[in-house]
Amino acid sequence: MIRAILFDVDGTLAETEEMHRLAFNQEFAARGLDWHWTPSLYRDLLRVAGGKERIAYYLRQWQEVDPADWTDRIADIHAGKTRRYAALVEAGHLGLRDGIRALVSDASRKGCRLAIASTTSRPNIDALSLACFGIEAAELFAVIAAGDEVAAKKPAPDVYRLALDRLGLPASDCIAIEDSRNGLLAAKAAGLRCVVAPSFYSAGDDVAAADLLLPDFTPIGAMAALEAMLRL
Ligand code: XBP
Ligand code: MG
Repeated sequence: MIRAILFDVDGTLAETEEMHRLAFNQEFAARGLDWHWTPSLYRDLLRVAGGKERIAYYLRQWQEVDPADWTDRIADIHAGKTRRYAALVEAGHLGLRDGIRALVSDASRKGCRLAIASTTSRPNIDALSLACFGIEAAELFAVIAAGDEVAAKKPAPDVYRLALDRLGLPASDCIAIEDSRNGLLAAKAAGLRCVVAPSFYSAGDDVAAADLLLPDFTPIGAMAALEAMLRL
């Protein structure tokens, strides 16, 4: 019996990365920065988890600038981007991925606890929950572990370990739901079994280590199906 499901957010609950990319580009333009992240560049930049870390990587790799000299400015740019992203999500253009709503409601009904373990920022999680579930994230998820709460972001296991600590459960009683290689590696390093359905931007990632690999989450839209497919 699965006692808790730990959900990744971006690319898993919803296909959010195009909206993140738009928010980044809007903030860059508003600051007069001639940085424009195209979809193909963003696919490359997504190898780096975390918006602030992504900007730093971009500065070093494409602007040949030492990001250590931009620490405060990166944080300020990222705060502006987060405000823009929340506004885009609140505008209501985001939908949950197939199977997520059914799995969340079936798990809740069966007393399985729900958690978030995401690299993204807490305001983004709150905005998505209200926009897509119509309920505060803190009411729907027993535990929320967000990117800025841990020292190392995915593929490090920190955010999954934090979620498990807050749940007070062993990894063996829980399942992680992910979309990307970074997320899969983080979940496995935390000792969790992990279900993966690649998203638009993570398609092509090496996710062979997944305990269950799916095209989307509809086959596990019910707890019984999830447990059967994981042979639990
Ligand atoms: C995906 C990420 C995040 C988002 C952008 O997180 O790596 O950095 O791309 O969000 P997840 P921030 O673990 O949910 O897949 O700008 O807030 O980092
Ligand atoms: Mg993800």
